[in-house]
Amino acid sequence: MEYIKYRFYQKANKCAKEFQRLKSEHADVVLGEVKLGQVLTGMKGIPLLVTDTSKLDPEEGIRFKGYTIPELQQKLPKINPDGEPIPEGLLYLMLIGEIPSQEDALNLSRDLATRAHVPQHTFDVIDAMPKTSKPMTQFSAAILSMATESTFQKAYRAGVNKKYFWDATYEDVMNLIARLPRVAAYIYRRQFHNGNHIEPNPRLDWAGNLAHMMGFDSEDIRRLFRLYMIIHADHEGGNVSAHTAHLVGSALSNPYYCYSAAMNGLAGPLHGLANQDVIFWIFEMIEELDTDTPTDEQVAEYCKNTLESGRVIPGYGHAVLRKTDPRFTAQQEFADKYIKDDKMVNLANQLYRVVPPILGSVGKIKNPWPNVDAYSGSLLYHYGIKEYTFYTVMFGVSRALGVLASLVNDRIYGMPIERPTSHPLSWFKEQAEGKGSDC
Ligand code: NMX
Ligand code: MLT
Repeated sequence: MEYIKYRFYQKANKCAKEFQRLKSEHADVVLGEVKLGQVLTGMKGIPLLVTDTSKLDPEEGIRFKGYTIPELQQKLPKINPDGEPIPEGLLYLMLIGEIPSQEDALNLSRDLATRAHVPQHTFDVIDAMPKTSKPMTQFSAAILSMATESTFQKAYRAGVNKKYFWDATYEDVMNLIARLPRVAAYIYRRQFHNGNHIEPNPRLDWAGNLAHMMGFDSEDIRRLFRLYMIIHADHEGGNVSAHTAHLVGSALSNPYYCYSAAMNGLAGPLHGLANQDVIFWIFEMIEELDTDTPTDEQVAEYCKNTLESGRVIPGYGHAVLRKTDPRFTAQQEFADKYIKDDKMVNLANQLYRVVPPILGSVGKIKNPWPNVDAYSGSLLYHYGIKEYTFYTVMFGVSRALGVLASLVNDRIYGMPIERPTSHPLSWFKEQAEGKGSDC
């Protein structure tokens, strides 16, 4: 067994035993009560999922295995001492639970490079789709098409004992993570650069290679891509994409099925699509106000019109967070450090000034503060990646790190099929009012 996989096995197997012991010895422990309001507002706050890769605190934001984003920026290995850490280090941390040495992170990077070969039929599937199909549609279909390669599916069919399912899942997961940058870049170049594709450079790190294959080779862009891939990598287990992958995986579907399904969730406007909607909405504002340097009053008026027309302000609000998202702050600090006086960045900063008081004054909105998507598009736009319909694909490449690391955990823990209970609306009415209805 190769070294990183062995380290993962050592660590995760210990936790798997803990999982099984808790299941058999403490199944009756009560974790809390469930309120009707929680059921009717998307199951918020009910502790239902076991996810070890990261934990989200409403006030403080995300911690990956206990580390905040600024701590990761300090502690994870870097290629360039002035740059951002490489995401391979974060993947190692989420799999093994320890900050890797430089050598460990680079070994993982090399391992991914050797796994990065994308089958020809995946390119054929992408090429067969009309250019009018959205980049996320192409991305999801391309991931699904790689299921032909699934080690897990073959192992299951061959009758492998379930205690080894994690091993085949690990292989699929690492292969899939390795291939995503190539698939994403292929979609980007096909869609926006006349199919003028760029071969991978196996000497580059995972994020640097994505930038390279998309056509960007400056150290500035590599720095941004490494940051981008780290901050989007995971957001505990309950977000739509992570939860989808876990749910589909609980039926023992192979990791390609799981991650393709996850990407269909990420493609929704209340989730990952918000990163492109922010830019779309800003351009609508520029057009409507006929200026790209509006006053705060003009921006406020535009925001109010958006709300009055029954739409959301993209990039603002969150299902869990109750403060400014630290992923937003990390990007704002990046812009403060490396970007001077850029139109889109200035607008992102102006919106941060104008939007929260407006949303705060609408009583029902629980979090008026920006999330990760309020800034990411402005940074990409500044560096020349202006094709915003592609932005969610980049989110999807990054999110694979956390979601797929969790999927291997699910399999080594031997997690069962997920199957919550549902009731007709009348049952809930009866619980609340003692009397059902014909709904
Ligand atoms: N603009 C307008 N209305 C909002 C916003 C917003 N940014 N955020 C919340 N609301 C509304 C929400 O639609 C709901 O209305 P109603 O009762 O009429 O259905 C009400 O406020 C209460 O919602 P909350 O409980 O505060 O938020 P919820 O957990 O339901 O939704 C989001 C969370 C993130 C879906 C929501 O804040 C939103 O739609 N934001 C804009 C889209 C966005 O930025 N999504 C990206 C999230 C991060 N990501 O990358 O995935
Ligand atoms: C995410 O990164 O998945 C989003 O912030 C949404 C969430 O956590 O619910």
